Amino acid sequence: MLNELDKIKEDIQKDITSLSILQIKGKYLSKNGVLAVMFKNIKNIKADQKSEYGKTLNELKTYLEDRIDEEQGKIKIENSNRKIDPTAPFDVNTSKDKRPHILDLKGSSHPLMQELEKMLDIFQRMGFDILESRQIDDDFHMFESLNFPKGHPARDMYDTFWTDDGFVLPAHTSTMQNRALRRLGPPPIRVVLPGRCFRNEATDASHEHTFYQIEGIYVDEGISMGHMQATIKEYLEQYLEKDLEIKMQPAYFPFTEPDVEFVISCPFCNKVGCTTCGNSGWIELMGCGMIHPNVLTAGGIDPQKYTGFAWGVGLDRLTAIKRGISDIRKLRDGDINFLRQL
Ligand code: FA5
Repeated sequence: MLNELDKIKEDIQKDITSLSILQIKGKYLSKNGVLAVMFKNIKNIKADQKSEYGKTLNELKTYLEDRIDEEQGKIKIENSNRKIDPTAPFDVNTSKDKRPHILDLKGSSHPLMQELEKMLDIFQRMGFDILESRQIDDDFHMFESLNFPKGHPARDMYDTFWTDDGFVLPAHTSTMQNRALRRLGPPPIRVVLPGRCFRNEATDASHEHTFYQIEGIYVDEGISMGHMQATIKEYLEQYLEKDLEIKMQPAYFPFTEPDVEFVISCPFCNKVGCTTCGNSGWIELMGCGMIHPNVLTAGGIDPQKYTGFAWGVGLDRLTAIKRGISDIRKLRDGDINFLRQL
């Protein structure tokens, strides 16, 4: 026990130069600090050693308090000599003992960006290029180039925000299809296009007014729905780290034909039914389909020679599934306490 007190003294000597006074007080003098634990220990010390143990422990406490006084004195002198520079970052003007711990100041990447990076890494390994989508676009890329002529009723499915001078905040990353076909053609074209999307939504746990999608496009000779199914399944299995069963349900998008909703078996309950899949055992994850010949033509690709598929998956919903988040709006609240838990 007495050896242990020697060891504590050595630790104090090291800590006094590396930790702040607040941290030293917390570590050694707080209610459950190192010294409090040693004081509680007195009852377990053999009767003949008790008085020496108690004496050494009290000396240790006095030693620590003296060192703290000394350090505080030094800081006072330092502070009184210090000139404040109002233009300097706050940590330069803050006295050493009051500076937040470096870990409290360190930034970190947002969970959505962490998940996006994992997904892009999977696609890159599969041979896809990456292009980011635009956050403001025009009617041609939002609708015309995607086979929604003026007055097409399906335009209403993508209710979003417009500027007074006719620009649009894209409701989906499909706005990039025409650019990708033109910029990366002639085929083969393999590209994923992540980006921010906006919709005029009454928000709820799975609908936000601002969210991310990842568009994907693959165009070459002889590309079929089979290639689409295998590519998307492989990506989801790698990302969710599970073997999945898949289903394709009918859907409707003017820019694909045929168009489907890609559905996976729930990776959490293996189709038994749970809160993540709404007790159905299946999760609808994304829209996809074979790129419509009119879209290929608008992108300068000959639909007689080439075929291709495209998909658009929601990053927020997939992140929520992977990380067990019940409401996607939490991802955009900026609540630091919530984000720190992820
Ligand atoms: C589309 O946006 C199509 N552009 C997808 C597509 C691309 C189909 C290429 C065919 C070919 P949809 O509106 O279903 O489809 O949205 C796709 C995904 O975006 C949804 O499955 C969902 O994960 C996500 N999403 C859509 N609206 C929201 C929203 N308000 N909040 C969060 N995620 C959303």
